[in-house]
Amino acid sequence: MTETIHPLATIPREELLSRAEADPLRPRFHFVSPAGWLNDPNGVSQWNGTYHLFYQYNPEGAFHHRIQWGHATSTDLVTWTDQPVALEPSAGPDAEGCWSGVLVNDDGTPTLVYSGRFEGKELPCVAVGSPDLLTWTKDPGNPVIAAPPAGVDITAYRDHCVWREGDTWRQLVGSGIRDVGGTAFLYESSDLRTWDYRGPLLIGDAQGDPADTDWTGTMWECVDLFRAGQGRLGSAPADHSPDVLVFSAWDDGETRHPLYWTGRYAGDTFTSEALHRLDYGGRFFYAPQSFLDESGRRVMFGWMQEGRSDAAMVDAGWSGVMSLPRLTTVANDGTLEFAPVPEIGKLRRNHTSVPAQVLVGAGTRVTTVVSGNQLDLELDVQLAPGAEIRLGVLASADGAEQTVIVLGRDADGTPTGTLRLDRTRSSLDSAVDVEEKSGPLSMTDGRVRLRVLVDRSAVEIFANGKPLTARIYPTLGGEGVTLAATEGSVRLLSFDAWTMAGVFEETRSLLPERK
Ligand code: DQQ
Repeated sequence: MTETIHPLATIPREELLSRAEADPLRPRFHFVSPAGWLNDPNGVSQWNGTYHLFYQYNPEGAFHHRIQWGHATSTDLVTWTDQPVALEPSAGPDAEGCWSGVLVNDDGTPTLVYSGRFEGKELPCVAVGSPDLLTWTKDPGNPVIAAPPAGVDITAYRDHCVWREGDTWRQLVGSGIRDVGGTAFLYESSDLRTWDYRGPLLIGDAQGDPADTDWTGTMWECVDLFRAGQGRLGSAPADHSPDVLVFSAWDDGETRHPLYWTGRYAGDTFTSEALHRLDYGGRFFYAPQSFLDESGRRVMFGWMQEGRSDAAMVDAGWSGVMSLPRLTTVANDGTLEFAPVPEIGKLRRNHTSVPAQVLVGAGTRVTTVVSGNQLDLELDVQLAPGAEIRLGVLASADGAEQTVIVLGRDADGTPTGTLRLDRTRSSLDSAVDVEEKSGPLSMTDGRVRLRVLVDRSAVEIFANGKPLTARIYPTLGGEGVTLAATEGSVRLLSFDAWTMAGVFEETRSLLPERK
């Protein structure tokens, strides 16, 4: 097969690592690929105690092309060891890319189900792993499903969610029915190789307003179905634990945002109750995938894609950040709640705190001694009706740049308000995405527990368990943290801050060797 050079492959391969390492915007405690391109988390799992994170990877440069499965392992979900590439395109049904998929345990045999890309389309493929999950052999029968369902006019067809019910495997493949909506096609198998089509599990509505933050798109990427809380998928629910269908709304090449339905999966259908936004940052937490770890926790990773131009990514030598692993639980109102796994606390250094105090009136500023570009901030605040508080991070000394997290409570006295990320002054670089991100918050008695993790260009915010993820590109190297009440009365009950240690000490390799 003749390899053509991709037009974006302008940076010599041997320069990618040094460029990536030298970039002050490259996160230090989030997982990033050694250099080149990273997108979706794949095959996230824990196997014999070891956590595995596979990811969509292009070591040729910071652009999406001829995608392979990068691989890293961890014993604590905090520090990661690079492992050899797990899947690479080869002549046949994945010649143009090994796209997203999952890892399942087939009676002790690690097995990947992924989308092989060939002639511009994707089809389901399978590969089996060695006991250490480091060597993968593609199934000679690939693709294991020869074509999308006959007679349906689809927009696209790829990505997998695979689980077992008794002796039967079930699989969802993300798709969309043209002029109707996104969907997930359901299949059944006894051996992961021969699949019977059962029908669409649920169909969305593409007719809504594409500008809406909960528009369900024309295709569903990276579907992830699970029982949140107690019980196994397909079993009779013992309590109110909802079934959850996560998908990433896609439209004609545009990655829109992750959403989830809560409802009940039974038989061959999912009866939806409500649709929710998974992350108020929209496309900055895309293509999430979750797994149950050996202690029974549901842990989710998402792809924090870039907000800078294709050319800027290529020049930087790297693109894409993996979110911190998120503990995924069910709130009292039946929606999902998220928090970074507690293990992340191991990276905390240099604890400082700001005294509890009451802030009244516009512009009351708090003096913080906190600063840095790798930070973990934890605040507990109580907002009176109509009150607003602004937490600034990565603020330059001259005030020209800062990224502001705004918490506001509705004036009507209800326990509701808004979380907002104001990026309008995040960067003097006019080419980067600075669109405002926001979403509603419930706040009993005006109380908000806020956690903000800043890792250079990566920001993850959790307010009463609701996440808002984004990327920012400051140019001035500011490290200031500011806090001010801008409206009404705010009680600052606690404010703790830590700087965060990095997780990659050694020089990494683009194509890691077996460790
Ligand atoms: N990325 C993968 C696809 C998936 C998309 C390709 C989502 O399998 O649909 O890299 O970001």
